[in-house]
Amino acid sequence: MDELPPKLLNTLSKAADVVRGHRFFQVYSHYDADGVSSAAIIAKTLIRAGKEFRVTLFTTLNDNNMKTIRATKADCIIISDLGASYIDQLDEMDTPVIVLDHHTVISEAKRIVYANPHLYGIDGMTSGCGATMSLLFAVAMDESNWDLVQVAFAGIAGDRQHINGLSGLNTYLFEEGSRRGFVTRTQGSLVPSGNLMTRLFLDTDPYIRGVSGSVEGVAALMKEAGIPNDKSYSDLSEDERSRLASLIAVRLTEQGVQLSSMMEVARDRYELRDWRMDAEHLSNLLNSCGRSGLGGAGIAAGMGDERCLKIASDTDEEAARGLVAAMVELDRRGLTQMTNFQWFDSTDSGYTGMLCGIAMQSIADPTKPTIGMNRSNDPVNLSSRGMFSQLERGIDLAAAMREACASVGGEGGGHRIAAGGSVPEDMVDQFLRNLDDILGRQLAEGKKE
Ligand SMILES: [Mn+2]
Repeated sequence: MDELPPKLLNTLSKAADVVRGHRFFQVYSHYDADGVSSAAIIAKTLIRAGKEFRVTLFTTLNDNNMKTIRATKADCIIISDLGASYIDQLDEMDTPVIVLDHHTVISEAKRIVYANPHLYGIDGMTSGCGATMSLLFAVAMDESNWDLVQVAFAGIAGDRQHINGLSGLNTYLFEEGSRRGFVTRTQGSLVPSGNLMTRLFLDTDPYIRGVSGSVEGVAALMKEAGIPNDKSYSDLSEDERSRLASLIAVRLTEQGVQLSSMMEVARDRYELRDWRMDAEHLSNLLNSCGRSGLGGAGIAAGMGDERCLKIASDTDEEAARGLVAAMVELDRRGLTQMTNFQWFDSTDSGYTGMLCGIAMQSIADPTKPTIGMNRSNDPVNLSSRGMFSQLERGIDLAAAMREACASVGGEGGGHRIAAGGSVPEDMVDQFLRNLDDILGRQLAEGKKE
């Protein structure tokens, strides 16, 4: 993309005008990596413009949070990575409102300033996220804000919009950002970036059996590759890098990991000049803060505060330790096989949704969806993950989870490839049987087509 759509440019300059005309701002954003990146970009932009503000993160935008927004005491409200589902209600408020979102458009704004890729025929799921829109607003305020494109890439990585290559507005950000030297694209690898001993131990994308979560396993792999223990990815010679990558590929293949999953792991990396780390790493740091209730530290970290970056890094490492330990335990216990799916219980560890995704990619039978279950509350919480090859055979987890949960008095839904739900504790066995039937039916119908 060489040029931004005129309608978007028009909205952005309107947003900049509104901001210039006010003094005190309330910023609302989402608590995930994209939301925290968006908030950090907007906060930095407001500071540079000499404005005052307060930031609040929401886990989601619902009727209750909408009440909070309505009661806001500020000259102007900025909402990032949220808002698309409440445009009509925001339109009715008296306070000036700017929404920078990328979720599905339900209605167009009549009064408020509303930027969303979908409004210009650009897919907000793949080609522009909350941080993308926030960065475009920042540079509409002042061209000198282009350095914040580095933080925007943490948001892009957080929403996984870089996985299959950049597109749409994100391409525009990359071209402008790399031309100015802020972002560099490097070829991906199965070898993690950063300190190898640490990252091989902590990373679960991919989960390498016998290596991830095992100090001895990591040391043995490094020894086999003939690489000293204290090396980082950036220290490796071409030779060392490919030796280590090959050894990892062999392990993953033995473990049954699909080539498509390995290609996804070896996706392009986006190095952030002033951060001395890649976009995914910064994304993980901000995400961990947001999800641990340390949103303030996350936003400050995204604004470059060294002390908060340290807090973010410690928080992220602690979360990664918990996750990899839970994954090692799940791998030891194994998954329970049904005819048309496989499942596990992660009541003890939590991390159900994340374990479900990792298990599907790394240790599960790739031909069947994976279901994770957390029974610590009634109703029981459920996660499900599939693979693209399953969708091609007729699997639709959004529909299957909706129907199977509803069949026992619960509720479920989501995306075709990843869905969630909840069911009453005493109906779990019935749910599992019903889900097996429903998936079987989807596969039979898929075969006919
Ligand atoms: Mn987002």
